Amino acid sequence: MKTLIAVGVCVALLAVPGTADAQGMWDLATDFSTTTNDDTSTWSYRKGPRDTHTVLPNFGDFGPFTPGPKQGGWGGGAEDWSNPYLIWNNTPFVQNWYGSVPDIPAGSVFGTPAGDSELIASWLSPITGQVDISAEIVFRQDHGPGSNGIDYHIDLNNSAGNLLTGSLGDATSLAGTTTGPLGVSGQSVSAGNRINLVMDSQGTGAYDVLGVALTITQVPEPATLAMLATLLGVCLLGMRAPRPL
Ligand SMILES: [Ca+2]
Ligand SMILES: [Ca+2]
Repeated sequence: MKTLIAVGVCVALLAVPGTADAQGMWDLATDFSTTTNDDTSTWSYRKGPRDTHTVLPNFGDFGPFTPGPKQGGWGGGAEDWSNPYLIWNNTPFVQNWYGSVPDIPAGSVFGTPAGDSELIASWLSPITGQVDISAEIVFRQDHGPGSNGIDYHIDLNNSAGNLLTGSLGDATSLAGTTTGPLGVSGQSVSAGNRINLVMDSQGTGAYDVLGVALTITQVPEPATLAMLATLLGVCLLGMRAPRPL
């Protein structure tokens, strides 16, 4: 009987990590939605002003891409350049976006803030607990004269909850200019809080072609870790127990 219990516990243990992974990680690119962008969706794609941002209203196709075809994104509408936009390269290959160098990695997300409005990737927390936030912003445009730069922020809900801030680029910034990995560890969130990655054009969005990565990972609670450790102990003891005669 002990062995049977141990086997049951071990099977349950094997199932737990997969479940935790599925529930505890959110990625802007992997989760990118071509159909849903509203005030209740876990991910939403938005435009500023920073503290009163609203969802980008329309999904449409943008180009040019080589080899193509056109790729879908959220913005003012298909190839509307007056609003910020955020596009997903939903193909298994690198695409070229203007210039001559293929620059939009397979499965990645990129976008541009407008001259008078910010581009915002927003995560609406479905959990209460702690999360690790990782992000990176990189210029993709490969021909000049180049971007005058951007400002960026990671906010909890709004600018009063600014967690991280910085600037990227100068008067000639082109492909490869990157923030490098940006991170916030162990951030407490409540269900309904927002983590916002805000990108501001510094007055003009020209050449602000920004690869955007953002991943939120739930930090396992100590109680969960203690329970798993206990179960693992029971599992190992059960495996070592002598078989009944
Ligand atoms: Ca290019
Ligand atoms: Ca700019």
